[in-house]
Amino acid sequence: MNLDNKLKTLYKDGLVNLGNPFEDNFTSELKKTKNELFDYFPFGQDDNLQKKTSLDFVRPGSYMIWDILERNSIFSKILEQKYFKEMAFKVLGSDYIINSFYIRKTPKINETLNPHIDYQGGLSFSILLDDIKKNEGETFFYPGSHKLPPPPFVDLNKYKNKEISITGKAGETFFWFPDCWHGRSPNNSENETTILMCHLGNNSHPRIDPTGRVVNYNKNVPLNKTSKTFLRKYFSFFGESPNNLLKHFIYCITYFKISKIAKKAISEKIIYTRKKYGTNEVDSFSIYLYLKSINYLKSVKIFVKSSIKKILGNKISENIKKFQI
Ligand SMILES: O=C(O)CCC(=O)C(=O)O
Repeated sequence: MNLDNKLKTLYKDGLVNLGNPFEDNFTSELKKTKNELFDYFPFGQDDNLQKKTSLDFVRPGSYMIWDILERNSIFSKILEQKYFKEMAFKVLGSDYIINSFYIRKTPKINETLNPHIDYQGGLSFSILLDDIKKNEGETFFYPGSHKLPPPPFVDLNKYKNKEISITGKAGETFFWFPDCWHGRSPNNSENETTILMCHLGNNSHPRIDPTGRVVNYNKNVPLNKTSKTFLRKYFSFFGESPNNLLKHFIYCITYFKISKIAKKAISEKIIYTRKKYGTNEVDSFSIYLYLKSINYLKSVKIFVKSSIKKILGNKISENIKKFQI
C-alpha cells in the first residue's frame, strides 16, 4: 500500500479507502469477537455502559458498544498496526489522542442520519465488520466537502451525485475527516450491519468519549496542561461549528488562508487543527467556491430561527413549535 498516495486522497477528498490492511485471519477474528459482543449486548450499551434490554435507540438508528478496547485485546491490535500509526502520526502528530473507539450495529431501519459535520481538525476511521452493500446502514460521504460550508447551509440536492457510500467486504478500512459531510443510509436489508469507529485528535483533543466517559487510551501521552492562550481559545471557539456558518467560515479562513496563524496553531497542536498535507495543490481553499455554495435563503432562515430561540429561550420556542403543529 502506498500510504503517501492514500494520505493525499484523504486530504483532497476528506475520505480514503485503505482496502483491507489486515492479515488473513484477523478480519474473521474481529468479526467473531464483535458477534460475541453483540450476542451479549443485542441492543448495545446505554451511556452508563449498561446492557440495554429494549429496542429503542440511545443514538438514532444504531446500537453501540463503547468499551470494546477494555473488553477484548484484539481491538488494541488495530491501534498497533503500522498503517494506523503512520496515518495518525502524519495527520495529528506523534502524541495523538484516541477520543473514542466503539462498534455500532444498525438493524433494519428506514431512517437516514442526515449529512452533518462533527468538528474541524480531527481524524476518524471506520472498519466494516460485516459485508455491507448500499442501503444497508452504511456511512456515506461527500468527497471534498470539508472545504465547503456545513450541510445545513447548502442545497444538498446539488451535491447528491457526489455522495458515496462506504460499502464493501468486512475488514475494509476508511480514514476520514470529521469535517467532511457524512451521514448514514437506511438499512433496507434483514441483515444487521456493524462498523467499528474510532475518532482521534491531536494532543489537545479531549479524552472524553460521546457518552461523557473519561477515557485514557493514551496513557503514554501526558495530559496537555498548556494554559489557555488567546489562540487556543480562538480555535476551540471556532473549530466546532457544525451549525454555525459564520464561525465555520472564520475557522476556514484562519486555517487555510492565514498561514502564519495556522502554522503557529498547528505547531502548538491546538485543538481542532491538524497538520497540512504540504502542497498548495492539496491544501488550497477557494473562498469563491465556499461562498458560492451557500444557500443564502436557507442560511437566513436558520439565523432568524436561532436568534428567536436565543431571545425567547428554548422552552418558549419549543412550546410555540408544539402550538403550530
Ligand atoms: O454511524 C454512522 O455511520 C455515522 C456516524 C457519524 O455520523 C459520526 O460518527 O459522526
